[in-house]
Amino acid sequence: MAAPAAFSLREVLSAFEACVTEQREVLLGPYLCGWRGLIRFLHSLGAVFSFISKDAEAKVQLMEGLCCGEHRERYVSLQSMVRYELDSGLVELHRRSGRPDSGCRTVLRLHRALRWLQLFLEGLRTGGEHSRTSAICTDSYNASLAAFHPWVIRKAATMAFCALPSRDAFLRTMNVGSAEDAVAVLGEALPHISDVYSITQELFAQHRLLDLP
Ligand code: 1PW
Repeated sequence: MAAPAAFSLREVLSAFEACVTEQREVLLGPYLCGWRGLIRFLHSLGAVFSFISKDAEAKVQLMEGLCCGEHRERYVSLQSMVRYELDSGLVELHRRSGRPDSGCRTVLRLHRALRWLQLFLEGLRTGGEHSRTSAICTDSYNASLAAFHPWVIRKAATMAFCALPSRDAFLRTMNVGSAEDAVAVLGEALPHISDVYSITQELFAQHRLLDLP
């Protein structure tokens, strides 16, 4: 059996680039493809990252189910999803009551994690040759996603970050060539990721969906 193709940051780049339409809508298909790429990347970082990738994977899977389910035409973009789920009363605004998780609350978790990714990659891109990946990762986590996690997850996450390789080795696991090449690709990729992040943030803020339980 052929080994699965190695992760390349380029796929993730082109997926997030393909997300935003001319009308500034965020397409779920490429958004989830980008996440699939990130999850493969997390797998390549080893077993300590599996609890992180498991949660992201479960959320991506739930979204993929909605995107090919009965109401798939409503899940083309984040905008159409928000409209549909709010109009149909599918979003639990105050408390979870055992109903299936909505697309909105699930995307919100991925969206918060995307902010972490954005800060982390930006830290890697601008960090010096000898900067520590684990420190960059911890700082970006503390400045973003950590605020939404209970103590025990924060602890486990920060412990996993200690297992990250050096910046150079890390840049090489991105599979886009030398460390300098990887930095250049990050420079191209990050504006697209931050575009997706800010459009989503604005959409969720506008509909008061930023605190969904
Ligand atoms: C090295 C770069 C990594 C960037 C990839 C980001 C993946 C983010 C996944 C973090 C998951 C941490 C463990 C799970 C926590 C969940 O409790 C939490 N999920 C997220 C994505 O924050 C909240 O989900 P829940 O419990 O409300 O369903």
